[in-house]
Amino acid sequence: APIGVFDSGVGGLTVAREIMRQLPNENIVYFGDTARVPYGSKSKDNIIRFSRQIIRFLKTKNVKAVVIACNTASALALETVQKETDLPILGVIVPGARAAVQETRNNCIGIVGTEATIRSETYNKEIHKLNPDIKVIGKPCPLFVPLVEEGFAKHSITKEVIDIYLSEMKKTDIDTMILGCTHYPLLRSSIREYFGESVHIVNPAYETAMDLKKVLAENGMANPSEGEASYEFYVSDAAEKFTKFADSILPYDVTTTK
Ligand code: DGN
Repeated sequence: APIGVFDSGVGGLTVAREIMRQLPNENIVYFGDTARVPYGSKSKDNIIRFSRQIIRFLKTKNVKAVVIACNTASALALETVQKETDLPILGVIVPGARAAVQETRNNCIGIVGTEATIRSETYNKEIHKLNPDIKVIGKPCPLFVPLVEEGFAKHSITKEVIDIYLSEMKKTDIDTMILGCTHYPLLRSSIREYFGESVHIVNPAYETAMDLKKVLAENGMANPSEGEASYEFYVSDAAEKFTKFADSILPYDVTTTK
């Protein structure tokens, strides 16, 4: 049985990509809700409703576990859908928060994400469950998403936007920064350059793939057969744009079903 991975759109492909790298035997069914993206500006009620619908769809594909690749949906819907579903469901926030807590030396962590993710303070709560003394500084960076989607990740305008959003954060003591939105790992090198080597960057996508590996092993669910894994991609709209983006970040050609 495959792993179900979903996101508000294309961004979750950064999470799917890590799962492909770390769990090469596992088949994946990916759903990108491209008709309703962005989730970052939507209400909690709607994000829960969308997540429920998508999990129902993934279940028709007989998935054995679900990964909510979207930080916004992980922040606002994970707890609710976990209670309602009889499959293991992982979000990206718990693994990302844990990695940051392990990484920080001075107990000062920065988080960037969508408006909804930062406002929910879900990262803060997960960090404080592990260590209540950590100082957390969050900053919504909504323009990063369209910049990445337009292919402007390396453009000079993106460097300017990074400076506008993050100059305050740069003046603080943070020694660890969580990339709390699916698209931001694609800006990693520019963000690293902006903060310098002294700030450690946490990519929750990688941490989530490692957690998934553990959950599958613990539940005896890992796929033991070593063969070509199969990947299926579904979207709610604009399959062509999705395919183009997917081809630019995945190492092979993608076919998308609307
Ligand atoms: N996938 C969303 C997230 O990780 O928060 C970003 C895109 C969006 O819906 N705004």
